[in-house]
Amino acid sequence: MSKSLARVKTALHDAGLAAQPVEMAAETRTAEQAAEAAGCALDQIVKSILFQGESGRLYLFLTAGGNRVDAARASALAGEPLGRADGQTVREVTGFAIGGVAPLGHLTPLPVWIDPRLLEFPLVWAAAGTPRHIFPAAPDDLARAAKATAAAFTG
Ligand code: 5CA
Repeated sequence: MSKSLARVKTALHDAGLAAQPVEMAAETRTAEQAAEAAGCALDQIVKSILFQGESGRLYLFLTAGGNRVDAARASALAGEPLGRADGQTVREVTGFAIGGVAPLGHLTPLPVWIDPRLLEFPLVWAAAGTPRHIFPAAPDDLARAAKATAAAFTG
């Protein structure tokens, strides 16, 4: 099993979530692919989007599949100007490669916000550390496990 997948499983277990990552028959690198594989609405997919501040700090925005992070709103939440984090930085800080970044189980803890749109569904799906594994969770449970604060940051 990949180390990334194992780390997500451990983080889910440690947070008291019964959710199990599922290996999909097709790739789930993008929200569209994940929605297709899970057979759910695009907005039921949790995108784990990393932004980086001028300070170098990283911030995680758990975003509904069909929404986009608004940089100005995200910066206001973080308290410093933010830009998109590059793939290498994402990998160093989270331990996950783009396309499989999970909402929890990161190498380095970081501030996390969650898009209220995700909270409208009974169940959402998130990446589990690989471009082929996703896991289902009640969004409230996921928010608690990821230590995420609900806030409006999309535009
Ligand atoms: N496994 C899927 C569904 S959960 C997934 O990880 N989707 S995602 O949206 O969270 O991850 C893909 C996202 O990574 C893209 O939406 C994009 O925001 C970001 N991304 C893609 N390429 C890069 C890159 N080169 N640098 C930084 N971010 C990137």
